[in-house]
Amino acid sequence: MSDAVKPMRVVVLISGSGSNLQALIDGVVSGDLPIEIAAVISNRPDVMGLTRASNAGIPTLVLDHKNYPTREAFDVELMQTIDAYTPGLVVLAGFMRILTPAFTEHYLGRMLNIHPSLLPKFQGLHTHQRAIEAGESHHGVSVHFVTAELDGGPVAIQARVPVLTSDDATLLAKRVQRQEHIIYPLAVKWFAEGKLKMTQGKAELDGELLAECGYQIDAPDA
Ligand code: NHR
Ligand code: GAR
Repeated sequence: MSDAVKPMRVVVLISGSGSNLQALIDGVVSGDLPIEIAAVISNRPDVMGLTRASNAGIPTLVLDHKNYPTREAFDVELMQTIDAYTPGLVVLAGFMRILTPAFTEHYLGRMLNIHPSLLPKFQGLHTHQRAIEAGESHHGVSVHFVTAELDGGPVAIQARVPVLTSDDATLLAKRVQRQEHIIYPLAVKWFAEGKLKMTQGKAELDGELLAECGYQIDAPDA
């Protein structure tokens, strides 16, 4: 009998281009990331992320939210679909549908999201434009545990980048996304290794509670 530990099964939810999914796939392929991506599920048909998954030999499913009468009905189906893959972790990677409290409760402590801001600043959408308009000197990205409160769950890791006077939302988003593709695989790796946990509503790394902003990475990267 082999005594190799089985990699943690992960289901990834996407809505679009899937560049964060690609960073996870690349981590698995290079051997850095001890997970098995069991399935990729999109709420939108025909998105690039589905092609990325298929190219990597990962099973894909589309659950189009437009085919469900309510958010609750969509979430019930999504939950059943995910659970058929028995994941240890659910990863939201550019997933754009707000999830119901029943859904977030079911995966509490085993679902992560990547949000393009330095939470608790700029929850919700259009974060890059809002950071520029607010005159912020820095912006960034957070990986957090998902709770019922939108973008309000405990932060695991945050990477910070400068905002330049020459920035527009597109340029700033690109700078932030380079950090996304570093910190999301890292957070998923820590979770799969049992280093990162959610306990009593807080994120914990190596047995120590993290501060509100999580583990901080300062990326000069101008
Ligand atoms: N659900 C819960 N309950 N909690 C969170 O923290 C969640 C969540 C669902 C998604 C990702 C989030 C982000 O990183 C996320 C976190 C979509 C919207 C949104 O307004 C807001 C935040 C996030 C994702 N969605 C619109 C809706 O009506 C649809 C927008 C669209 O389709 O383009 O669901 O920012
Ligand atoms: C990422 O920048 C992610 O932070 C953001 O969408 C992009 C998805 O890119 N997420 C949200 O805005 C969530 N509301 P990807 O599909 O290429 O990973």
